[in-house]
Amino acid sequence: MNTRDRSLMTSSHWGTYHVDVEDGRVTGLRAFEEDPDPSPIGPGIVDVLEGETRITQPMVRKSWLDGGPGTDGHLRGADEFVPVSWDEAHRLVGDELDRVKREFGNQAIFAGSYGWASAGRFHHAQSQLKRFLNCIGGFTRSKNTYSFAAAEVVVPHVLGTFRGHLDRSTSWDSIASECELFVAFGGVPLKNGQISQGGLGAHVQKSGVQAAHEAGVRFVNISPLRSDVMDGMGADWIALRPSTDAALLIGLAHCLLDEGLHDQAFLDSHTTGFDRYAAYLTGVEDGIVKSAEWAAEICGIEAARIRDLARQMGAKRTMISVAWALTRQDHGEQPFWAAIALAAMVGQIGLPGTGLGFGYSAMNNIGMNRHLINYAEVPQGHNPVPDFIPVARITDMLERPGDSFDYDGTAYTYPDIRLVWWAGGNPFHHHQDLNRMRRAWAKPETIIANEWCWNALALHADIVLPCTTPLERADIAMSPKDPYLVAMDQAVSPVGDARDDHEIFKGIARHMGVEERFTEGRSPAEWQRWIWDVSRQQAAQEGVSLPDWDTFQEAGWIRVPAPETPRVLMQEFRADPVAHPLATPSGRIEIFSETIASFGYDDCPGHPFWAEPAEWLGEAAGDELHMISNQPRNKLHSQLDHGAVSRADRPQGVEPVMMHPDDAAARGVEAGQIVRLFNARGACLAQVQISDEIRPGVIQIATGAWYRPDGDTCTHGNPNVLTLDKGTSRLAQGPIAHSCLVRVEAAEDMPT
Ligand SMILES: Nc1nc2c(c(=O)[nH]1)N[C@H]1C(S)=C(S)[C@@H](COP(=O)(O)OP(=O)(O)OC[C@H]3O[C@@H](n4cnc5c(=O)[nH]c(N)nc54)[C@H](O)[C@@H]3O)O[C@H]1N2
Ligand SMILES: Nc1nc2c(c(=O)[nH]1)N[C@H]1C(S)=C(S)[C@@H](COP(=O)(O)OP(=O)(O)OC[C@H]3O[C@@H](n4cnc5c(=O)[nH]c(N)nc54)[C@H](O)[C@@H]3O)O[C@H]1N2
Ligand SMILES: [Mo]
Repeated sequence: MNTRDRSLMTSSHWGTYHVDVEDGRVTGLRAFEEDPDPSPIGPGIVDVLEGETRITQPMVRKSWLDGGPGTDGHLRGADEFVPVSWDEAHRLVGDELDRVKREFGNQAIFAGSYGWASAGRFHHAQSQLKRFLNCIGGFTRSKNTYSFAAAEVVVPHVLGTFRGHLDRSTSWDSIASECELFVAFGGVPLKNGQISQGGLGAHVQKSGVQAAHEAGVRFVNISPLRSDVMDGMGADWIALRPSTDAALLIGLAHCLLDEGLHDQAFLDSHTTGFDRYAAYLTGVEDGIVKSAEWAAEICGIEAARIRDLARQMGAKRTMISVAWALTRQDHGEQPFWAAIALAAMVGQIGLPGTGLGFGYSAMNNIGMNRHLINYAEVPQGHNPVPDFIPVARITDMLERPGDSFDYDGTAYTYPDIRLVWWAGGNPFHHHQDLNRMRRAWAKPETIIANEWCWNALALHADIVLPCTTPLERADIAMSPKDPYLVAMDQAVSPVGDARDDHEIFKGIARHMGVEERFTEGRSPAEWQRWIWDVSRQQAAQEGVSLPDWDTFQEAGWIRVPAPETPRVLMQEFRADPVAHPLATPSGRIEIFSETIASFGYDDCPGHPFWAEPAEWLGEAAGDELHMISNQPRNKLHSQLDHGAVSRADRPQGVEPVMMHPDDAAARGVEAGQIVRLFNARGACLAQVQISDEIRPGVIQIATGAWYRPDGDTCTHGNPNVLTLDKGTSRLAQGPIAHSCLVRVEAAEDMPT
């Protein structure tokens, strides 16, 4: 614990705080003095560190304990739990791993374990889990993210890399000084800028947007929600139908081409395959002209607005920004590819303040000018098991072992999973069609979860290993996405019998005879110092000098100064595409990709295209509404949903849903009323909020409410009981939460 002459500090994905402790208990989290716009999310942890939602000892599901692995999997979520000692837990887990390995092989262990866990470079739950499993022969893993799987797979074909460009987004200072028109597909909602993965020191998204606005940049908010660009900016609001952005982008491209506003010289020098796309735009390919009128019909907006926007883009210094949310829709590859094609036609890619941006809507770090330092992480070792799934194909995998699936040009087979292990993620939050997932979840013989709170993941596991929160262990917040490095102090002792994830794996490793391999003889403190020392060398290579460990610990935090010149995405490629080619087959922007075309996927051909989503307003019954389940303003995903900050926004214990007054009137429901959102997949309760800041026919309910099933109804308001579990396409197989139709009716019973 802290013996230094400074206050205790902690860091989280939502910011840095000082921790107040009295009598060994955390009493409050205070904003960090360097943060101009601190997030209110942090203090939400204080009242739930202890209490009935905290898991304080290892727990085993009763039927599993009595009958052994595979007993009554359908009782997961309903069965009782029996407390066991840590020694017993180590033995049960270790022996079960040995059995599964022996009888089925390591690929029968699924530990994709997708999720955000907590900030902290060493105690990163997923890294610890994977390192441990690699010490015993490996596991089936998952690829890509729920955030933007479709982009992660399609954009490398088009621009050579996706994540590389993400980290190099043009910075706000460059936008403020050079941009005239900022066209934001999915907006730039400030609620999301509270977050940066791995911890952050200062929230700068708001000041970035404000400075651009004050410098005269005009924002266009293309979204079903007006609030996706902050009030007071005078943004134009184009409230299109959800999941139709690809059509709008294609329609805009046609307007540019039709009116000769495109930059043919840039297309000639920096891209390949524009002629093939032009044949699609003009209808030579399929007989359909992708005109403004065509797009208007699909998007539910006026053709004149589309044409007007295209003309502005052709005339002004323009930034085209696409929200990651646009990948989380059916055919989610297309909005990103079509945005790249449109930006190439506008011809400003690689110029200061303009061109193209991915996810200014998404996190604090996008558009932040900072050094990119490759800080050290806990080495995960080598996983000899080749099996994987695209991250969102979990239910398919559990339902259909041995079946084949397509992914990025190759056909693979789903492994037969016997044991599932999650540490640091919550599939009962992040996955779609949760009732279907819950049924598939009954199949594996054993499910293990490392968790600190009794959320749906813990409740649906067989063996629950209680872990600490960052306030109960020492660590370093050190993210390549943020300039602040923060000492995360241990503020209090572990609650109950909770242990650090590392300590949990170490105990199991000891039982299995691989402790030395897992720890390499280092204590957590020694590992952290190792991470610091290696990172210092990495920073030096970037010309950044970090202090030694003791100096850092004394100070509690340091800030790496920002680079002096603004960052401009793809600047070198722009300047000289021959000397600085992209990592695509042609070295250029691939508006047509021979590689993708060669896969022969009907749902992802060789150039951007429009395809009707599986669910959307264009094919909806009169009483169906499109549901947007976007990121919650008052928490990160499901984390701290049970805490005071999140609960305060839910006075009746049910998640709010936003509806247009016309839609509420048509259903005879009023503000504050509890309603039932439902479709063939399930239902959830929600509390009505009425606003004309949402497109009629669309409702919005944030993700994050803990799944609380009563039959197929979530009484708490988790929208993932309604969302569709289907891949974006055979290319990326990403999740499509945002393409979802529901009906709404007054609920007969109020929840108790
Ligand atoms: N409908 C809909 N669904 C979505 C989305 C959407 O927009 N709409 N968004 C998707 C996106 S982008 C994402 S990234 C996912 C997010 O999905 P997740 O990342 O899975 O969600 P979290 O709630 O952050 O889950 C993190 C879990 O880790 C636990 N945890 C925290 N610290 C520790 C620790 O130190 N050790 C261990 N063992 N556990 C810890 C927390 O209690 C929590 O249960 O959701 C996806 N799902
Ligand atoms: N407070 C908070 N911030 C977060 C998170 C959180 O849980 N809480 N999660 C973080 C994570 S993991 C991620 S990946 C990012 C995600 O960042 P985003 O993907 O940008 O986040 P979303 O809130 O899902 O979507 C942004 C907006 O897109 C709009 N939108 C939805 N569908 C459509 C559509 O079809 N077309 C158009 N044009 N707009 C649409 C919605 O109105 C929504 O408000 O956010 C991060 N930031
Ligand atoms: Mo995400």
